[in-house]
Amino acid sequence: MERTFLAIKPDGVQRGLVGEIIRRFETKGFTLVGLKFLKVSRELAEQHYDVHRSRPFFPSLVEFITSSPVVAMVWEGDGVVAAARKIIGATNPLTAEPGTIRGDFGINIGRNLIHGSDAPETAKREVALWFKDEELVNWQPDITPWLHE
Ligand code: D4T
Repeated sequence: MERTFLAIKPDGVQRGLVGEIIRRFETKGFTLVGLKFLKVSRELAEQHYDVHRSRPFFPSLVEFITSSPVVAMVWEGDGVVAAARKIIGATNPLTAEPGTIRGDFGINIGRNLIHGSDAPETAKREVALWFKDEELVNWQPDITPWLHE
């Protein structure tokens, strides 16, 4: 079953949007298999954003993600990686579609509320970076037959 890594960034936590953001993935029908609340270390932040290391905004990304706690999550379901990206919306909240998390709650690219893995391969890397195997729960909700044919 496909899994994706999502993180509610410091702005989402500080603005009290944790419940609202989790609700969107829950009510869609995806399954939560990992959840933790943590202050991100500089080392983890630099590894997470490694692909952006040479970009001019890299230092501010690391600064921001380590500035205040985040909610790290793993969600499961068929097609969850791409579907979560749609629920999250475009990188820049100002131009993200209304109805998406970023489109509904943000106005600035440096405060875009939530991270979501951009491809299944990236998801595998990010899940392994943020979670130990024993921190992930293998389970199937009892409502599964009401979500899938
Ligand atoms: P994340 O990785 O946070 O889910 O965002 P996206 O996948 O939608 O976008 P991204 O990887 O291109 O950017 C990572 C992160 O950097 C911030 N950013 C991005 C920024 O501050 N200035 C910029 O010009 C860009 C392109 C926002 C998200």
